[in-house]
Amino acid sequence: MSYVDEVIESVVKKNPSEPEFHQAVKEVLESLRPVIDANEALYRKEALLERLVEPDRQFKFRVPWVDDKGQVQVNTGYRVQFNNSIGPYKGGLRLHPSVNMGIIKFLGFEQIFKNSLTCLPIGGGKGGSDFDPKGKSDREVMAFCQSFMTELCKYIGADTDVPAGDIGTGAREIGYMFGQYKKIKSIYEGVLTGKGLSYGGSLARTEATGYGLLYITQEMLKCNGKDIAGKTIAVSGAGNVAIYAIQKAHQLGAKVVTCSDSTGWIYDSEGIDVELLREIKEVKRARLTEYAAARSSAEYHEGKGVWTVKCDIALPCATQNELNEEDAKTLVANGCFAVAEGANMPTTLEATKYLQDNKVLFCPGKAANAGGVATSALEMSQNSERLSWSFEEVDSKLQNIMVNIFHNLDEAAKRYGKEGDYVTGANIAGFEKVADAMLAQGVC
Ligand code: NDP
Ligand code: 2IT
Repeated sequence: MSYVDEVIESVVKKNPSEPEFHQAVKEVLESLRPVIDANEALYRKEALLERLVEPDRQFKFRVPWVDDKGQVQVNTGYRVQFNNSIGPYKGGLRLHPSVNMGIIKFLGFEQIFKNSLTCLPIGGGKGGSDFDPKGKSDREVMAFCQSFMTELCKYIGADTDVPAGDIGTGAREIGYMFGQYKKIKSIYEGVLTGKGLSYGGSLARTEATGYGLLYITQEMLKCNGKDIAGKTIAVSGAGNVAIYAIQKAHQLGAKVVTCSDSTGWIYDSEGIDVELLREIKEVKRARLTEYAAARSSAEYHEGKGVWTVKCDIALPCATQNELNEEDAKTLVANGCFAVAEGANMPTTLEATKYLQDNKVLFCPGKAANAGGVATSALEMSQNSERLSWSFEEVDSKLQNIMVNIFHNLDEAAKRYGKEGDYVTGANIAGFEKVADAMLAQGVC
């Protein structure tokens, strides 16, 4: 059996109830085959893949808090410190009822390669909780965040592990967590990114993932003789990534006609009104039914359906496995020629294969959504030098980073005879630096 197959088999055996983690490991290791085969004896001897798929450490802890009725609630908190060969652990905190160790491990594993692709010195980590911020009062969210940080603060630090936002964790949650960290540790340091602008946050971090997604999509199209202006785009999600992806797509002259949340989706023939969407989602924290009620060109549909709309480009920006093989078939049948993943692993393995087999330009999440964590790393730099840069400065660095990521993965794919296979290119380009650093640092 090949080394890659052996390691995949042992990951499935050792982590039986973690299907998302299996999926992420399979996707990465399968596409690394040419690199691993070329160095199999060395990598086997060094147990490089076994070390890569086993987190440095993982924490699971109780998070008790008191709700507005005086009732004590108990959630589970997680932090996985996956790999710090190229820098301190870095990755977001997901707050969603679906969160479990397998989901945090898949996200942490992806983060290793994503962070490497940014060419900035950050390792891979991820955390979160099964707490659901939806429908909770600000006081309840604060109580949860304070309790969560009371435990998490033992394991993190500006040079150790630097968490940030993800699903369910935005500026409000980061603020409460930062306050609690500072109170317990008596240190004012950049231990979290995505902070508010008044206390060490970076301009353009809020926009960075969505903007970065469009910058890399634009570059991918340009390098394939296509232009983003005038194209129709389907976006899923209506959160941080989706909102700023829609905003940048419109600035680049495209028209985004859809968005979605966990209960339904919108088709707006006139193009999504981003200011209205921001008001509904960021300020009121309300449902998308309010969007349809406020805009005559919009239709609201219950359930799933964004990928049934005719579009040139699809940008999944909600959650994992939200675009399956059936969706991929519908997109191709409707003439969609490019998919770029704003979310982490939104496309199933079968759907990715179908899209690639049908010559759809496909940019995987670890490259396409790396603008968020890259800008987090820029926030860390600004905190370290105790300065803050202008929006234009950060945005221009973000653009360069995204264009550079695209060329790195394009080049890596070509080097291994896989031209146009950006999944393989991203995995190889992300892996090479991490593998080199791990080998240089000895058995640890
Ligand atoms: P938000 O919480 O801001 O928004 C998530 C959006 O997706 C919401 O509209 C939510 O609907 C919808 N959604 C979430 N879970 C589900 C689900 N299980 N089924 C259907 N819809 C769902 O999160 P972000 O925008 O920050 O994150 C979106 C994706 O992007 C995630 O995969 C995240 O890991 C990834 N990502 C985020 C980065 C960041 O900087 N924030 C960076 C890189 C990747 P509802 O409003 O109903 O909750
Ligand atoms: O998935 C991701 O890259 C994020 N949620 C952002 C992580 C970060 O540290 O900014």
